[in-house]
Amino acid sequence: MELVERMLKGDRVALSRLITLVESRHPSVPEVLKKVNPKTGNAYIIGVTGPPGAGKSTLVNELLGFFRKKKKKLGVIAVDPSSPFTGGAVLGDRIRMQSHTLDENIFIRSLGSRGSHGGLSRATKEIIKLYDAFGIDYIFIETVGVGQTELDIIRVADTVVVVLVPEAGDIIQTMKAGLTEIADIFIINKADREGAERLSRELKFMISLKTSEDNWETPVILTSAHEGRGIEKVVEEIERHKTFQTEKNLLKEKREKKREEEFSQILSETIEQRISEKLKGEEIRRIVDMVRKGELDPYEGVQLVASKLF
Ligand SMILES: Nc1nc2c(ncn2[C@@H]2O[C@H](COP(=O)(O)OP(=O)(O)O)[C@@H](O)[C@H]2O)c(=O)[nH]1
Ligand SMILES: [Mg+2]
Repeated sequence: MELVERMLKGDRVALSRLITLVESRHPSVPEVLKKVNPKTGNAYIIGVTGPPGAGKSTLVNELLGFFRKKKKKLGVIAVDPSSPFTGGAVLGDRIRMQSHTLDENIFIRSLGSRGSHGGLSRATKEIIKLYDAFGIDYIFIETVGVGQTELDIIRVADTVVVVLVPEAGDIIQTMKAGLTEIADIFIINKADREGAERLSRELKFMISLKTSEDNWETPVILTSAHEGRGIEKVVEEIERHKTFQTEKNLLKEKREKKREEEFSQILSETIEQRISEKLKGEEIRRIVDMVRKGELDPYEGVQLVASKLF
């Protein structure tokens, strides 16, 4: 477990190797995470989501510049399930963020669709742990907001930033995709284009109808990320949301809930794994065969299997 120790001492190469282990689902991962876990809990996680091409990567890139001025350690996880490898669009992101890759206080990693969808959100959560233990203060997760997987990923964030563009029809799509439910901060990027003000009014109206549990009123910010316009305001609102949650004890609650969810997930995965290991056994195989041939009712079959497992 030399790698973990090296990573905890600030070795970037060790961190990189550990991430690769997590991505490839190496058998040592549970042991690694066990060691890493006590060192976590300090990072603040910012999720950035929205339709493809909205300017999420450009925005994150700009945010990195601002947060670096605060002398913070930063991490980025760019999740793009539509990219078959860690190439494609995600590669473009890496090139765009290149100015930051030379900064030793910024760590950028891209995740493609390798593995199952569930695997993607799991890998993201595990990489967050590694970043956190490494001492990263702010972690940005960029993900395309189109499906359930992405919503799952973004749920781990402390602040969710939803990026939209002025094009008509967006608001309905946004609502359909469930993005309005999860937004802590709305950004209308490409505000240099027509329709930004109108969308802003529509969003503000929609927000005014929503009754939020915690009394946080979701701000709507206009940006032109490619020109760096409006970014300062985004930084301000992220900090304001962080303070708001800290003061109201909401972050603590979120962390507790996260730990519970994590526990249930690990527990059910472990149980599933143990069962499937046992199911490979001869005896169980025979029962499955009987069910296949219709000689045994599936309910009776399950009862029989259960009685052998527990
Ligand atoms: N006109 C305009 N283009 C932008 C703005 N922000 C980003 N872009 C461009 O939009 C394209 C997609 O941006 P990208 O950050 O890759 O979007 P992502 O898919 O959401 O990550 C790129 O060509 C950017 O240069 C903006 O504020 N205005
Ligand atoms: Mg992108």
